[in-house]
Amino acid sequence: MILIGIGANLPSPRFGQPRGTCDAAVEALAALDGVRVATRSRWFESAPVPISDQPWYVNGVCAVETSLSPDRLLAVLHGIEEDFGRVRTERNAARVLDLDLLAYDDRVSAPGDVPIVPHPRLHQRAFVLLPLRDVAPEWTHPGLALTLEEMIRSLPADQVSRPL
Ligand code: PH2
Ligand code: MG
Ligand code: MG
Repeated sequence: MILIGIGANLPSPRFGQPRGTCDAAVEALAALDGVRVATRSRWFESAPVPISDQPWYVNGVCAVETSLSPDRLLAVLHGIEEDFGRVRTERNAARVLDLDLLAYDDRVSAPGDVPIVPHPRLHQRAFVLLPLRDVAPEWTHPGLALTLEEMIRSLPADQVSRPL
């Protein structure tokens, strides 16, 4: 299972509100050579993590099938972000579009590998785990050997993420 996290919390001149951008991002993924979108979650509205006065995010997760290696896939995801007008400033800054490689089959990166899979903070984020439950309820974290339900139960109570 190859999993991609989608997020947006700034409007885009081309796609309007974040939800429209997220829909367009799924279409852009599906249009890539060597990538097939197998499933996608509902969209969730999610309070920014860490809590801040940024706009709330629209978040979702999709499962893809691909012949691309993890680093090629990540490069292509960054290309879509750029094409959608993302400007990188500081970490956790509000953004027009964020595409994260969350997991690549059962691979677990060795120290220093790029990209890091599973995504290093995935297990602590409601805005990833709750959409992921739509896509792959039986998913188990290959590095931590935790089920999705176990990770969801351990989430801090202040992370609000609910289906739109
Ligand atoms: N992405 C971040 C930081 N914080 N919070 C929410 N709710 N959704 C995100 O996608 C998100 C975030 C860094 O990538
Ligand atoms: Mg991210
Ligand atoms: Mg990212």
